[in-house]
Amino acid sequence: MIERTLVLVKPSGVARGLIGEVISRMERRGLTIKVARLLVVTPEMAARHYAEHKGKGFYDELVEHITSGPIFAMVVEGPSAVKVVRRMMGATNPLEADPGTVRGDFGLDMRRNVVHSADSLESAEREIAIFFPEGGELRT
Ligand code: FUP
Repeated sequence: MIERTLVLVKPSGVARGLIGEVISRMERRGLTIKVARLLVVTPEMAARHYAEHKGKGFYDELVEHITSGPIFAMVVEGPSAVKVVRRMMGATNPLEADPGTVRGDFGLDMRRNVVHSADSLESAEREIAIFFPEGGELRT
C-alpha cells in the first residue's frame, strides 16, 4: 500500500549537515518527498509531538533538543513508507542501530539521534498536522 509518513532531520542532524544525506538515501530507495520545510520547533509544537513521553525522565531534554535549532521536516511517500523509513532510520538508540541505517551510521547519542520518523500511519497523520498545519500537500 502506498503510504505517507513524517520524517524529521533533528537539530543535531541539521547542524551536522546531514539533511542532504537523509534526503538522498530516501530518494535512492525510491521514496518520494512530497513536501518539506526548514523550521524552528516551538515549545508548543514540541509538546504536541512528544505528548506520549510527557512525565518521563528524558522529556525535558527531548524538548530542549528538538527546539534548540532548525529542523528539516518532510512528508515522504512510497510503498509501506512507514515501515520502510523506520527501518532506514534505525533503532531509537544509536548504540543498537544497525550499520547501514541513518542512526547506525551517524549517531552514538540517544538524545541527538539525528532523525525521527513516524511509527504508524496514525502517528504519521498526527505528526504531519503538527509540522504541516496546511495539510502536508504541495500547494501551487
Ligand atoms: P523514535 O520513534 O525512534 O524517534 O523514538 P521514541 O519516540 O520512542 O523516542 C523519541 C526520542 O526520545 C528518541 F529520539 C530518543 C528519546 N528517548 C530517550 O532519550 N530515552 C528513551 O528511553 C526513549 C527515547
